[in-house]
Amino acid sequence: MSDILHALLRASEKAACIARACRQEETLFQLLIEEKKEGEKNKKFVTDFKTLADVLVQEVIKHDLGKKFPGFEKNVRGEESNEFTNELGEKIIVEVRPTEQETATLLQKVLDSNEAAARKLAQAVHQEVTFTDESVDTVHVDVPLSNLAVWVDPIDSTYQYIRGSADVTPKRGIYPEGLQCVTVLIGAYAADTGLPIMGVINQPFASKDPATHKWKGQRYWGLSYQGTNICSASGSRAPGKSEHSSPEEAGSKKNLYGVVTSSGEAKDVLRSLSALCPKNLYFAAGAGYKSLCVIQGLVDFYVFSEDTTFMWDSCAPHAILRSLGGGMVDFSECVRTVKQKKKLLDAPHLLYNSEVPGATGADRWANKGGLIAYRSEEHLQSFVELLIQHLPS
Ligand code: 2IP
Ligand code: CA
Repeated sequence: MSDILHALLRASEKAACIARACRQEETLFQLLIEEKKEGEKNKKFVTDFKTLADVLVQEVIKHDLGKKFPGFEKNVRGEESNEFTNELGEKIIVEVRPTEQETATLLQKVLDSNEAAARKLAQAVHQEVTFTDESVDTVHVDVPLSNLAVWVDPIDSTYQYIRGSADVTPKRGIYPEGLQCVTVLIGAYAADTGLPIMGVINQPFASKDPATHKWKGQRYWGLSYQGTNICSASGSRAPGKSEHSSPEEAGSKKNLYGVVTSSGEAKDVLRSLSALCPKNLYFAAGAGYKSLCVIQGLVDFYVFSEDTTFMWDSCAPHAILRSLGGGMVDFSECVRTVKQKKKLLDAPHLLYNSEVPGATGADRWANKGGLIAYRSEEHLQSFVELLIQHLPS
């Protein structure tokens, strides 16, 4: 079992190395940042590079998992399609080829003959990534591969990745934006039940070495299967009572919980959240990063009522949260249940094995009813009870 978890971690590490290489290797970095300039004659080409980085990372994850477990790559799905069209209108299937040279030749076609960039990218794709994580080696659980499928988000928070802000100041440990909000998300779920089992979040730009100016990454993982729950982040701060609520506030139930949300949250929900946690409401970019803030215990909940997150955004963090005794539930379902004065005993967990009925394109995989990510079931119930008091009926 530690084999699969190890393979997911290794794939995420390779992905993080490629993400860092695209920002730190001069030839690649130029292609990334070019997009910022207006009116460039090669605008389409550089926009394509950003997508190429995303697609390539996804293909590497698929390839590396398939190499370790032949056939398993068919069960790995992600946000991106690997069919690519270059400047000349040629359709190219981006994939990892058997050798570095062959991959470079293929990439050169997509990169319109930019040989130096193609070579650098191919090098990152074929490099051996090594790391040690002794805690993973202690995991001994048997999950049949035949019932396992994977959602991948190769680079979550692409916008922050391209913008590349490196000097954002966090608020109580939470980065509202910047490279820290970029994550690689790999989540494995049970194909029959749709429940997440194993998740890896890799944060490629977790901290910057002040001496070398090189970025250092951070990995988080969790496993929840048949009563076994193990997590790399189990030592993080316990959620619950906010550090910031005074005794009077505790009486009024204000600021009892810390919440992170998106700046794109619906106005009425934002109003309710602001009323409920005026001092403890945070905004941050990235669905993966916001979930990580819950996992780390920096906040108690990540709330988002809109339908613009997808299964690849939530599967990995959801698995980690389950391993901590929490989870991710459907926002609308929670509100409806609690409004009917019912308990969230059997919380409406997000599931990963079926399409949204009637939807097309990426919307088939949307978290349609929004989401609430939490670490404590007990607090989830009381939080939703408080929230509905502030929501318009
Ligand atoms: C995005 C990304 C965004 C998020 C959106 C995701 O994924 O995580 O940041 O929006 O929901 O789908 P927000 O930051 O407002 O929560 P990607 O970057 O992979 O498109
Ligand atoms: Ca995403």
